Amino acid sequence: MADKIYLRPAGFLYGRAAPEAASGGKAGVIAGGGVGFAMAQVIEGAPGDARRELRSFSELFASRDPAIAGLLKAITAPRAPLAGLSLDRPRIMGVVNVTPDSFSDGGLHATADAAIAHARQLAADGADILDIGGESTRPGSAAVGAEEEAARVLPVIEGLKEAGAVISVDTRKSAIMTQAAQGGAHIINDVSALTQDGQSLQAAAASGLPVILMHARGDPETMQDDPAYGDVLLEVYDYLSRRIAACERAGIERAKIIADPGIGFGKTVEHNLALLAGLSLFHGLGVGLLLGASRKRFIGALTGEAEARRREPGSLAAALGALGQGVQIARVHDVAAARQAFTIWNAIHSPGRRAPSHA
Ligand code: 7PM
Repeated sequence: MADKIYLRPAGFLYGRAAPEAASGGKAGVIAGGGVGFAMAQVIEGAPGDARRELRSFSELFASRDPAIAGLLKAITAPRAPLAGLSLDRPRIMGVVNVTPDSFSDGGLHATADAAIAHARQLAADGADILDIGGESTRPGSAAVGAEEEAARVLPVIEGLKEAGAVISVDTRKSAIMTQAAQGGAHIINDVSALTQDGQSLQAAAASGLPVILMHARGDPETMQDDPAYGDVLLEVYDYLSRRIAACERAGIERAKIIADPGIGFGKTVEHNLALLAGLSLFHGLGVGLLLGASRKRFIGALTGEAEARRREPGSLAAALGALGQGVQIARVHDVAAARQAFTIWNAIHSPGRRAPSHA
């Protein structure tokens, strides 16, 4: 069998330079957005035994290898809007945890009210999407029952209906997906990429909603116990590619799929850094990309900052690095800070496309 080929866009161009180089045939544009690439690293072989070679875009574009042509097409094709949100400029997903410990000292009602108030604030701060989660998926955490999870997230989804925000539900359970869709959620976000629950592929397809597929190695309870990969970037890519294929077989079209490498889920600091450095590879999946690095432990490990709330500067650096590689959505806790950072990034990198995106 011929070696497998991967293409990782490199030599990034921004602003007017991107379309100019593209119209001259010297660069491609990632996913119809604002980031161009003048080169790509060709990775050939199997994870753990792959050769890498940097080639110019024009040389690759002239290639007669159908695998290379197919990857260039997947990388450059404009992405469909996600729940009505165009993905040709960076989007912010704000994290709304509906867990009793995050907001209050007890009652479900108080927890829901606090989460709704927090979500409204994030929308006012400039979030494009609000991600409502009732199950702590923190490494080492225990599972939450479906009834408890439903009691947490459904009132919050209901309470945000009037707010006009795009709502995603962060869950691994088919029953929650179905109920959240009926309750008005617009997107399903599953950190197990619709694998945890045997019914979730079907439930997600039946809901008709777009899905975010995240890579995780193992279960939250055990995933940080010495994770190992031959080549983390290629293995995560192959996994997401298989999950996209499984979704398509279940009737979820590619235009409704977002992929996410799953920073911190069964990965060491080195694995996380390899994924963050190589993010542009994932555009070859032909779907929109999301990155969630906000407040995660690798930032603490690299900086010595033990307090998650004090990891915002590192979180922003990771998010902006992702934008630089054409990632379309950043999942963040501090939306106001991210909105300010994205506005400046856009002003520098996309002159002429500068209007405050939440205005
Ligand atoms: C407590 C600690 C609760 C950590 C939740 C977490 C992602 C996600 C999460 C992500 C996508 C967090 C995690 N992370 N969904 N849900 N991508 N798509 O750090 O990276 O927020 S939960």
